[in-house]
Amino acid sequence: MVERYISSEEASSIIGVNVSTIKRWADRGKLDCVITAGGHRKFLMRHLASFLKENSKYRSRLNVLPYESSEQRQLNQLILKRHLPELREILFSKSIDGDREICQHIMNGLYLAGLRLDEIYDDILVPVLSSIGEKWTKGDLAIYKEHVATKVIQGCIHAMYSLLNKPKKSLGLALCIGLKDELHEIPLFITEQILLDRGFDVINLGPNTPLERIETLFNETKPDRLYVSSTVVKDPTSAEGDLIKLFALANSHNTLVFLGGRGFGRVRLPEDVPYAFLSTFRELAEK
Ligand code: B12
Repeated sequence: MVERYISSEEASSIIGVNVSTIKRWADRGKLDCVITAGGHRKFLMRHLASFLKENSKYRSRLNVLPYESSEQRQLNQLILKRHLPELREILFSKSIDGDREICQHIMNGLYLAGLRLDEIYDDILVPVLSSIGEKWTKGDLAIYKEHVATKVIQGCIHAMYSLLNKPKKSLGLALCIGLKDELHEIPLFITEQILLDRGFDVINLGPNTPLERIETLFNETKPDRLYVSSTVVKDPTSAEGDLIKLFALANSHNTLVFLGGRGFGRVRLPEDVPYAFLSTFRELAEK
């Protein structure tokens, strides 16, 4: 992931204070920065996110869209005031238009404005993807448009990694995995981000993971937690076999198991095995 450097001028316009204030904060360590080889202070999005978390009074002046048009100003206000229904509609239509920049501003902006990751995903992104899927199923949205929108949204999700400040103290290691033949990977990226934000180290194996030699990974990493996501199950028998294997490994390594996704409605889970089913990302953020 390539992180973009933000100049003192840009940081001043985003936070809504003078450039000299930004430089003073950076020199005093109130606002983290990196110093370039040429001696300039440069910031990363996560430095600004962390500063705003600690100094929430500056959130009211936030200018997440450094543009001057009235449309941009209006959008900035919607973000600051967290007008979620309007923002959902804008994200929906702009993602179909392929406008990644605006979509990313909305998601980054909401995070900088203080909405938690799980709230952004449960209240904005999941409903938008669901509307896109629904429109496509009904034949109201061409498949190529559905792909454009999904790609834009995936890009925005990836960009959220650069806002995260992982806590210094680790809560342990979590493995995230999608079963064989699964292609839906968005829930796994979201799960990874929320766990990183909470302070877990994460290995995200992604979807469509064959389980041959998975015991080596368990033996070598001794994970504290296992998160399995399932959206579509192509072959329930194969999925059930994989789950039996995962539960047995988790049991022998004292790994807590968490399941999430509508695909679990189609499989029979092994009996008498301990696990927690998570229906929302809020639950993931809490448990
Ligand atoms: C994007 C997408 C795709 C993309 C995936 C791209 C990618 N790289 O991920 C592509 C094009 C590959 C795809 C393919 C298919 N898809 Co699709 N897809 C979607 C779409 C539009 C969004 C899915 C998504 O990521 N949503 C975001 C996630 C976070 O939300 P969610 O899935 O609703 O998950 C919620 C919970 O289940 C939970 N959750 C899920 N997993 C986890 C994990 C944890 C740990 C936690 C805490 C929570 C959690 O969190 C969310 C909170 O509400 C949905 C539409 C929709 N309604 O969602 C269809 C949808 C999921 N797809 C569907 C189908 C049928 C398919 C295909 C079979 C289509 C086909 N005929 O080929 C294939 C199957 C491919 C496969 N083998 O997996 C159906 C599933 C129907 C069902 N099972 O009930 C849906 C619902 C569309 C529909 N209305 O028919 N798809």
